[in-house]
Amino acid sequence: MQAAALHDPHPTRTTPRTDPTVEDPVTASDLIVDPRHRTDWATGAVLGDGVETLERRVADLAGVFADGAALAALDPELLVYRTECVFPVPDGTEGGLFWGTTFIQPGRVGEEYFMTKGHFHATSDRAEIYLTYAGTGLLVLMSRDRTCWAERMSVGSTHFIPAHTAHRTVNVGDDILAFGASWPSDAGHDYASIAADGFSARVLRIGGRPALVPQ
Ligand code: PAN
Ligand code: ZN
Repeated sequence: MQAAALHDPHPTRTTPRTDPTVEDPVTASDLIVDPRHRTDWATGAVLGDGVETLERRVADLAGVFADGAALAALDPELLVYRTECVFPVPDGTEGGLFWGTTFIQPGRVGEEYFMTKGHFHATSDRAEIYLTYAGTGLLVLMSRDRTCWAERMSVGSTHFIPAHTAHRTVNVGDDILAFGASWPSDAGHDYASIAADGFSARVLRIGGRPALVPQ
């Protein structure tokens, strides 16, 4: 028993060892433990120890959308998107990973669909993975030379965001767009470059359909 305790990979565990929703098919053992987190594949919800949530409401998004008057006409408290993330190591740790889910509400500001602020990684050569759980969207990508393109997001779509590439997600559907992300814990987020120069294209509703429109 002493040896097993020494090998417990999660000595600070605060959740019960046994998840009542999962039948235990393996022999009881102190060396085999439950995961610290679970993701609900239908919704993208992240469950478990120390999940941190962050909300972005209309009031937090001044300057993000093209139509400032349309943004000002919305309730400042209206939720645009939120995240549920796990940070298992301190921010800035080399060799670690963070992950979490982003949920973007359906909606528009004028003719521009609800979307994230978007960023380059502050450590610019760090890449990222996205995986869509629910809804439909566009992942807008922009290289350092300001070339912009987009990938369609739908359930199961899996996206590699290369290093040195700004990324923003746009909900073009009528339901919540939920996608998982995992990125290096020393990536950081450079929002200032996007606040200053924006993306070189925006996703607008044209003829009832989303289009990536160069600005
Ligand atoms: C994602 C994003 C998340 C919210 O986890 O941080 O979708 O978008 P903004 O950070 O642009 O507001 C990610 O890309 N992390 O690196
Ligand atoms: Zn990122």
